[in-house]
Amino acid sequence: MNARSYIAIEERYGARNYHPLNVVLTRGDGVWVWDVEGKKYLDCLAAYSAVNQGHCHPRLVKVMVEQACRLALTSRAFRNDQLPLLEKELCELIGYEMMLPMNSGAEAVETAIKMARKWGYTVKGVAADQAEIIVCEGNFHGRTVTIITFSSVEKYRDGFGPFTPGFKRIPYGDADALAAAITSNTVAFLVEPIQGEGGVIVPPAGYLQRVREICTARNVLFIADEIQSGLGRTGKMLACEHEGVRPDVVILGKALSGGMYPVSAVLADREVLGVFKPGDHGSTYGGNPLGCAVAREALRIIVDEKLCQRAAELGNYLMAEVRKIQSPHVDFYRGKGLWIGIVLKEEAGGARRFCEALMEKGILAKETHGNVIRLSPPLVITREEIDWAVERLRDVLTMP
Ligand code: IF1
Repeated sequence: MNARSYIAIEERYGARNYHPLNVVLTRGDGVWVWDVEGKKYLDCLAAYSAVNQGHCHPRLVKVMVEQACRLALTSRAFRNDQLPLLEKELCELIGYEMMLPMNSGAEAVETAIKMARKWGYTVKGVAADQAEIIVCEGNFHGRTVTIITFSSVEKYRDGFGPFTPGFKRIPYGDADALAAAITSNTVAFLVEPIQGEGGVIVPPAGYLQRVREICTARNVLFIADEIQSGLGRTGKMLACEHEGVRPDVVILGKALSGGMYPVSAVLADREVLGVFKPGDHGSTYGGNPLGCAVAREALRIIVDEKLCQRAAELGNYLMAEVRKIQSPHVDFYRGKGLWIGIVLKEEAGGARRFCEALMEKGILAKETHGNVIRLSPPLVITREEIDWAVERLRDVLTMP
């Protein structure tokens, strides 16, 4: 079957909640993916950072297959022999006392919200049903009704009300706005250390440090959504490490399983995550042995292959190389590690046509916010592959 036939089937039977590039992929290996007609592409999206370890990493495939043959799902009604080991290894690696496993990123964000509210009532002493959580303009934390409640993108909310009370939005990168927004009912500040969907927005230097100080001083939980920024993407295990801050709560997902399987987690110390009691919260698949075995290996790959260091070094290299491109369309570049936003000028006519041109040349990238081309290749990319990509980027960014 050719690409057009697959697309026709999807148009007929699939819900229309996406507008993907018209490439039908069938195989992946490292940074490369192939479409059904055999054309090869360098994947510069890496499933929004879920595939930091590269497509079909042989170690992940091996663990996935072995664990699938042994035991895949028990539910949390029984214990399994993979979850305890993931709990220990993840907590030790990231530096928290406890973790709670879920599946998707949105579920982990929901988990953190429930935890923060319960902490507010049982530890901080907020009156029943009065808890407030502060979030940022331009945030992206997922698609559940509660999470879209506080989205600033009208499209994500339109038609999906009624919404969940208890959220307040402030400008991103503005620590004074946080200090001003906190009340005695505030239980948490939920923030992306770098905004992904917002267009790879790096906040001003010192922002996360001030957030840390303010949250500590006002007894508010600092919750970092590191679902996209964490696990090596920015050149550190957590993006918060760039400012040397330790959030009270870290949310991970995406690359936690290296793209093999949905695995997410909330990490915090006992005083916070300990608020959950049996029956409070859960998930059929959360903490299943297949996901846990895959996540354990995905984490070991990040460490063994020094993916944080690679992202830092190769990210600097990629940024330096793209900055050399004399493009009439580019306004400026921003980002950290192997996560770069190419911000186009108003007159450029939007990022989509550039992504389509890149696709023609064998590079898959996705526009965000209309005028930003986002580059986030798997962290296993080599310098030679970056050179290959930059050559094509130059062609596309200098086209009329
Ligand atoms: C889609 C965006 C990226 C996330 C952060 C939580 C979640 C995400 C910081 C939820 C998910 C995804 C979802 C995906 C597109 C994508 C995205 F453009 F929409 F914003 F990456 F930039 N926190 N981000 O980035 O995780 O429930 O999806 O596992 O199509 O919605 P999830």
